[in-house]
Amino acid sequence: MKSEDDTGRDGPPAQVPGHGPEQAKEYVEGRHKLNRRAFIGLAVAGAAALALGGRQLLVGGSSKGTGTTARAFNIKDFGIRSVKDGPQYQPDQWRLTVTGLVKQELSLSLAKFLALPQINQVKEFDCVEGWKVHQVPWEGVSVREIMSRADIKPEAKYIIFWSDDGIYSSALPVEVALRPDVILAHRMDGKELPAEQGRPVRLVVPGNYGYKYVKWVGRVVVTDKPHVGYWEKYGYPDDATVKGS
Ligand SMILES: Nc1nc2c(c(=O)[nH]1)N[C@H]1C(S)=C(S)[C@@H](COP(=O)(O)O)O[C@H]1N2
Ligand SMILES: [Mo]
Repeated sequence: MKSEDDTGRDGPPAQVPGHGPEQAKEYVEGRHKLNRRAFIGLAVAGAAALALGGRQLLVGGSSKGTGTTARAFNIKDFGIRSVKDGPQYQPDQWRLTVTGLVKQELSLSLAKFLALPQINQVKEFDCVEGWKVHQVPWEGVSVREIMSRADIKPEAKYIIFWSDDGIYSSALPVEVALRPDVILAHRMDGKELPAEQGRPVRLVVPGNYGYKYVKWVGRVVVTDKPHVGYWEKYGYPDDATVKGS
């Protein structure tokens, strides 16, 4: 079956670990298990907590919960998941476009994007496979800020975020996209995003699984029709709310 966003693929690339139609099915049916990596991560965190005499590691002044799990940010906890490598990135040529059901289409250069009001926030990151990155410090511009400039039309229902890799996308309902903590991030842990993690810009949707965190975002489309994103096409739910959050 062909659709306007058909990528011509028969199935997901085998080299992406932990994601695919079978894993999606397990996840949806609740048969999904923590992968080995996540399991080891939990064991290490547990041991670290024990070594601290059961006290929680305090990070950045935040001490959410009373568990005994170490919660420090560690960039190495990111699994790095990319169905395709990122595009060649040329700062002078990069644009963030906003089109579709808007009164004012936008085409922002990097300088214009960086000049918009910035948000700094520290959030948990969860991949649907079971691995997790604690206390990720993100900096970027809220989608809400950008949409206030594009002036979305009242009939808009979804916002689609397309990767410049030419293949990956995911959409959010307008009311989710306009939450103040949904941002297009250009910095992580005080540094420019690593190239393989979406430089210059990736979507950050706190409380949603990582497959909504589209890397290398260049095109944003406002629409009134549901859009099936890349992993959603292979069975992952469009509502990517982190379970238990
Ligand atoms: N363009 C693009 N964005 C993507 C993906 C991808 O394959 N391509 N994978 C998603 C998934 S499933 C996850 S868990 C996160 C992983 O982020 P990381 O590579 O920074 O660890 O990126 C998300 N964004
Ligand atoms: Mo993921």
